Amino acid sequence: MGFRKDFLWGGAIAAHQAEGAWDVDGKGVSIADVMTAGDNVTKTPRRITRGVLEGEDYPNHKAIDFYYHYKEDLKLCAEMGFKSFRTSIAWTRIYPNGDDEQPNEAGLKFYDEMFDTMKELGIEPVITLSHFEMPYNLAAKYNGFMDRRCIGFFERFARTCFARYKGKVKYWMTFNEINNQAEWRAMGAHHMVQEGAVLVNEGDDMEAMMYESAHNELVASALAVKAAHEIDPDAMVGCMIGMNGVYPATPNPADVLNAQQAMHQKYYFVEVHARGHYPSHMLKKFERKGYDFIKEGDAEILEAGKVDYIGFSYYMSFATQFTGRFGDTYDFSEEDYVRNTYLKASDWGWQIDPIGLRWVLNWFNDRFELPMMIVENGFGAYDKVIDRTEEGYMIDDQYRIDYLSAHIAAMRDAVNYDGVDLLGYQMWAPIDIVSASTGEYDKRYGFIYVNENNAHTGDFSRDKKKSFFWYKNVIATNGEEL
Ligand code: BGP
Repeated sequence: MGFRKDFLWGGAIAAHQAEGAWDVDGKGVSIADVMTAGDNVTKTPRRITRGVLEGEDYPNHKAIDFYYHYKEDLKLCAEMGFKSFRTSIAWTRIYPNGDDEQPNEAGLKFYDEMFDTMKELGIEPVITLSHFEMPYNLAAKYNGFMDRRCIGFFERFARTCFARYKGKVKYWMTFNEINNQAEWRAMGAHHMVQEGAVLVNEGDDMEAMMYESAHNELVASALAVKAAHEIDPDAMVGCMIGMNGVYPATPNPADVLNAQQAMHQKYYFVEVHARGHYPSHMLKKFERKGYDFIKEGDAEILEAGKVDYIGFSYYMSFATQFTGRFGDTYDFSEEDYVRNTYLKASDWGWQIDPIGLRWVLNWFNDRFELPMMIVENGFGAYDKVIDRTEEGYMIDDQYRIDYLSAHIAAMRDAVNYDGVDLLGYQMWAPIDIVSASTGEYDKRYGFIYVNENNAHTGDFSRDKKKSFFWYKNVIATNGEEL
């Protein structure tokens, strides 16, 4: 019973949310570099500007300055006993414009040194190739993955990384939360630019663009998996799915069918990644809509580029109620989400559902029988600094401990009772970083506090929260003591 002996306990961040140094050592401008700061209190959303504009607040430009602090930050993670650390490679450090012929050596060297540091600390790197930080040039010049040339640019970037870090990095993932864009009706423009560097203009057919650019990303992902297997037979390449399961709001069969259709729409991506082909319901949808972007040869590529494991993030769950909006198809729309009255929510409205984690682990396992890795799970909250306690912390984040322990208990049940094959757990995020959805510093996830805030009055110093000591014991007992 319990987690495997070599269970990859750890934490996850992404380059753009942590590194800063946005224009240092030859780095190009990324999508994240043109996203402004938002604010949950004033309900100010992030904006995407066309290029870097004077006078705007771009929080990712400095982020938490991890570029210059990563050694001390990783040491703190090692102190907690981390066995793994997930981050991403900023594409713009390696190919500043995305379509460059030659990689930027200074960028490659930076990650060489970071991975060496991890190895010295006994920490296994788990690396995402594209985490919401595609080169801005690819958006401006090609409209991102709407242009099939981006498939080749991504493959080149992936091959460069696999060849360079062979022997240092074993666990890879292709596109972070590739499926968020499936909610194109609610957050379309935001997700499509984050995931595929696709800029949506007034009057565009967003739905058609989403399916087409996502298809090109899926082809690019499959080519990367194939390349990794050729270059390094020891490499394990996973997909990365943003998994927040959708329940029917009631036992009314119409709600049940509607929830199933929601799962189809949001998670067909993993069917393609894991099975190597589209599910029939998606092919029917494409036929119904008259989409013809699947080109000759794509089917063979998808088949040859099946992933080795399923990486996914899990934060919350949703519930949907059928409104009849799309008639017989029972298609789903995010507008049909309803609040789940059985669940509480975070200050950002994210519904807290530990049992849902066991449910999604089973959902994946029933379909794919592949190893899995939970590569994000965490609790964003406003933390309050208090006088330092005798135990040595100055933030009493018991709410974060409660969230994480309930989720770890649920995944332990999925291992013990359901027999799911779980490789590791990287909580999000061991150190406070810039929020991806809102661009805030004040939405904090860390065991390690970073003294910076939305108003930019901090000094970037690091400190330990109560949860730091708690997680250290979780790892030391291999998840026995929560
Ligand atoms: C996921 C992303 C991360 C991350 C996390 C928390 O969607 O992969 O990049 O930030 O969610 O979201 P947020 O930062 O918006 O709170």
